[in-house]
Amino acid sequence: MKTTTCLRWDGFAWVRVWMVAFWLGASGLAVGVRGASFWWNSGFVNGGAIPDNSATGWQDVRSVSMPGATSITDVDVLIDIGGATIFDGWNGDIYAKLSHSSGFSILFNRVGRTTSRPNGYGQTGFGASTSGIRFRLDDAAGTDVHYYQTVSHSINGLGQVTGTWQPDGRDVDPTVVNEDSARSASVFLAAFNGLDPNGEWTLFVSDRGFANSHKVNGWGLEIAAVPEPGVGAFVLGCGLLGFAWARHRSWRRLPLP
Ligand SMILES: [Ca+2]
Ligand SMILES: [Ca+2]
Repeated sequence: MKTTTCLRWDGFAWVRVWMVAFWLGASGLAVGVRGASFWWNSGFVNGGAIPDNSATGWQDVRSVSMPGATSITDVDVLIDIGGATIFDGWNGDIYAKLSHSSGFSILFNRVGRTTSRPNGYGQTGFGASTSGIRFRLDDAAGTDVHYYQTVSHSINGLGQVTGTWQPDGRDVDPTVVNEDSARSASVFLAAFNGLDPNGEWTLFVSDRGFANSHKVNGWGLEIAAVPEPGVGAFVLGCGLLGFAWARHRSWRRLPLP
């Protein structure tokens, strides 16, 4: 018998290699992506009351801490704005902007306002569904909140619009916004992608129409973020090392015939 050996790569070995690589990849993703939810409903200036018909507006600044996360991949906004008293609000009055670091997003810019309908839509805020699901702004939603009345929408028992909608995204003066105002992707919530989520986030809300007043009952953020690139590279490196290890283990030393 010859003593020389050769290396053979069998089909079962491939299965094992890919199982290990998949497991490592999934583990890397689990380690790399972090998610955090925040909801604030107390400690507001003036109890959350938004001055009627005033550009001065109202704002709330909150500090976010996501240890180990340094680069945002997605942000959704949760919000509850109601009438200052029940059924007192008028959504077409509301202008709202979220700011953080170098980014900002226009959440509402006087929904429904057009040249022929200068007061916009008349519902009394944005809030949770009757089953308690919070009102959400999400770039991935199906419809622009600015024209919610043109599609199927639900109103809760307080007269608030419910559901999940794309942010308004019209970065124009709220005193002139109308049907000709274009949306800008640069002021969608993706404006925060790539920024460090840690630090202060500011919600600004103003009421730009005479009569009918609002207050902010609560607001929050859902943030997904990843660690700094160096950590991601480390995770990838571990994956590649695991792949190499599995491949090495799967070689068979077989005697030549
Ligand atoms: Ca989103
Ligand atoms: Ca008003």
